Amino acid sequence: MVNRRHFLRLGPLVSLFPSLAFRATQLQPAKTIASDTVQSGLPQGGPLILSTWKQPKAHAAAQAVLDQGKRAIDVVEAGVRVPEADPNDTSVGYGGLPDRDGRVTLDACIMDENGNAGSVTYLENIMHAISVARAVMEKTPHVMLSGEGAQRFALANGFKKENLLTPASKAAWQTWLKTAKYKPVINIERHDTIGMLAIDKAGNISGACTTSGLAYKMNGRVGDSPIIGAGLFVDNEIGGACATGLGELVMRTCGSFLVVELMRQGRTPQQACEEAALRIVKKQDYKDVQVGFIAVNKSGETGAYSIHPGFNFTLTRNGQTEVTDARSYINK
Ligand code: SD4
Repeated sequence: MVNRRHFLRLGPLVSLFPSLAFRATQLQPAKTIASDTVQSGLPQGGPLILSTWKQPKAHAAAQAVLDQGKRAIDVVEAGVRVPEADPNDTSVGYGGLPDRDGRVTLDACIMDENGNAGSVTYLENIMHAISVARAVMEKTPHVMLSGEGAQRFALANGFKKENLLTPASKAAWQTWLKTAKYKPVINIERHDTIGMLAIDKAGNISGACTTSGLAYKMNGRVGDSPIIGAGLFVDNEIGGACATGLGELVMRTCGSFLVVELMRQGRTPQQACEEAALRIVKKQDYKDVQVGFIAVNKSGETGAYSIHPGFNFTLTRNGQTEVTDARSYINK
């Protein structure tokens, strides 16, 4: 598989929604796995910003905060707030596609360099789920708040209640209802869930992950994205990891925690992502569903890997932003 690199200048670029569509006849396992080859044209080392999918606008906002010398937690929060507020991003926050009952329910989590974590699940009518997750981390003795309680907490802490279902997302849902199948068909959905990792100027690592979850999911369904250890994990001594794709596969394998623990055992970020994906491939039916991982270690080396082709990641270092197609277990 050839990795295509796109060098992008920071600035207002139109975000794209990568499709994960592929045909079963194209399935062909990669010949080599667990490679430690770095998939980046940029020199290694921090500070840096790394995220799932094509996220140049989020990286521009994150870089501005990084440039101010702020903490990595501030960098990732500022970054992921961009797609949360973007009505055209149908996987995150405002404009996110609803569940099958027409409700937009958000999942998000955040983790800092001290091992503090905050999370919200099934959050409705609050645009910036990531900032609510941060408030849970900083203002409560808990890690996770859910549903109505999370919303009440948000409102009590100054967040505004608003309708997150845009006319476009509502129309897409109404179209989906005509042929609705019970089973989520992730390989034909579009993805842009953002998991972001950053190393700040002090060398500290933090991460954030935010999503509206699977489009047309069952009401009440919560994915991997707000689960510490599944959608995101950070250990400032070792590194951080984020996952995207079908959350059920990630949750069953504690995906992001696994990636960080593999790095602790000596794997490079690339090797760790590949091994975590292999863990899924060995035990679960992956034929029609996608999972992708990104990772960074304390030295600022990065890795990314997915089960199927179509996953890409964004990396910013020294003000330069690069979007790269990740290697995958299945070759194109
Ligand atoms: C979920 N992992 O809710 C999320 C979906 C996702 O890009 O990553 N979409 O399962």
